[in-house]
Amino acid sequence: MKYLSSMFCVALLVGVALAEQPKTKEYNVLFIAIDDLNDWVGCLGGNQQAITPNLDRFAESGMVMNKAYCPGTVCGPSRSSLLTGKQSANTGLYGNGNNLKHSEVTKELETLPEYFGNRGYHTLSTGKIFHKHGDPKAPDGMDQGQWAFHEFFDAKGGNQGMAWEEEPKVEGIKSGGSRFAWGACNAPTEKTKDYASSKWAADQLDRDFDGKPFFMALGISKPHLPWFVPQEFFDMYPLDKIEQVKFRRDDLDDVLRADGKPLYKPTDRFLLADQTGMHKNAQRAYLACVSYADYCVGVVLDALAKSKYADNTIVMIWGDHGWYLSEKMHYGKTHLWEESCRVPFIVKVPSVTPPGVKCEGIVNLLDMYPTLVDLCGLPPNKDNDGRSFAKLLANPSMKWNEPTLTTYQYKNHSLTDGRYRYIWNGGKKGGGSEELYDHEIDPQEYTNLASNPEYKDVIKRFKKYLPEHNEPESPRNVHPKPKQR
Ligand SMILES: [Ca+2]
Ligand SMILES: [Ca+2]
Repeated sequence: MKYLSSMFCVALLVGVALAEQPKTKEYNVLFIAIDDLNDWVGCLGGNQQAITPNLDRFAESGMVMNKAYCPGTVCGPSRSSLLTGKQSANTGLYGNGNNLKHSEVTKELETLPEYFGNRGYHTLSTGKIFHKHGDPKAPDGMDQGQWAFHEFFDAKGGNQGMAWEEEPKVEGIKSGGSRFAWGACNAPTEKTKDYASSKWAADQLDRDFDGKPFFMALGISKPHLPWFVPQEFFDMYPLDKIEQVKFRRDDLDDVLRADGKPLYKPTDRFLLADQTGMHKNAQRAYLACVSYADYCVGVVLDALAKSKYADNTIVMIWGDHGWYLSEKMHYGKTHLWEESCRVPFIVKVPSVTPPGVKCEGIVNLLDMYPTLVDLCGLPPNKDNDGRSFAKLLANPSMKWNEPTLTTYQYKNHSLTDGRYRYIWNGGKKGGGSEELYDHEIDPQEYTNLASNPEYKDVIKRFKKYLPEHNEPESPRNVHPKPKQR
């Protein structure tokens, strides 16, 4: 109670301070993306085995958004949405092949870094922030969103040269688009790509930017497949100590298409891990990559804490979507259940976010754009679909549970208000079939309640939040695919 009332006072004071502050561009922004990181982070609690001291330490000084969701469950659409500020249903960007520069809806929009760059900020970036697309006109034939920043550093580093490697192989089963393989690379951590990106970002914090505030974006590429990181990160997780993730083999039986046939079946990667008995090996490799990503992020967070920018820099650390590791008989992203919709999201706004708080408000990565604009005193961007949660950051216990939307491909949507998850499989495959899960009694989303008449009103309430319009898919890339998706 004492804690609650002091929290309330802090929130109240901060609220007053915010209201009285002149709208100036006093904040810098450090924007950190971690590719394919799910909630297997100590402070997120998705897997108790995860060793993430740097993110956890940062969370103690910032705020964990415990119920944060992505706008899309694959890299391209999620990143395009949060960077343009628009939902997939409004842009037609549904897959990794849809370049936002080729969509009639988005090609002229000011993306988040451009919005800051055009309004007095110096913008710089390294690593994957925008989704990569093959483009003959871009440097190295790759559009990485370089055009959105004043400076772009293309970090090099090797995760090649294997000390050992594992890959589950079963005749007749393919591993899917990205190689489902892992092992220890020979390169020392200091010679790997994510370390190089983080070190570059850390070094920039010694600079001045001609008196301008900065917007710096850092993209970490692990734990994206393939899971090749130095041995020391595998050594953190002895294989015989790994606790395997629980899943139910009958879990997909209650998710049916409109014609009554099963909508989903176990994926090829799941079958590979299952039939070779390599679930623990795969889960250990993901954990190793999570700890590697955490180590790299620590380099820039430590540098920020020691820099002159420590007290006037907003930090947002986010994963672009979740990842299944055997749940729903799947290894990977995609689909619309909690495991792929929920993302790690840690925020620190000096003098606004009370330290060490876990916030249960429902936020979407789509909301980052208007929130950063709001916090930095820039004029609102009328094109943004999301909403600013700056108020929530100052007062994390306030009610903030409007259903938030996640989309996967054309016409498939998922909504959650923190209690329920409603899924509308409106695409061709699902034919309008529905799912409903109640997290109060079923946090693993095992039991689909959509056909239970007791929940008719809940579904009715959620349906009102489905997009009224679903923009047809924008043109796909005609250029060669980039190596990493
Ligand atoms: Ca991703
Ligand atoms: Ca089920």
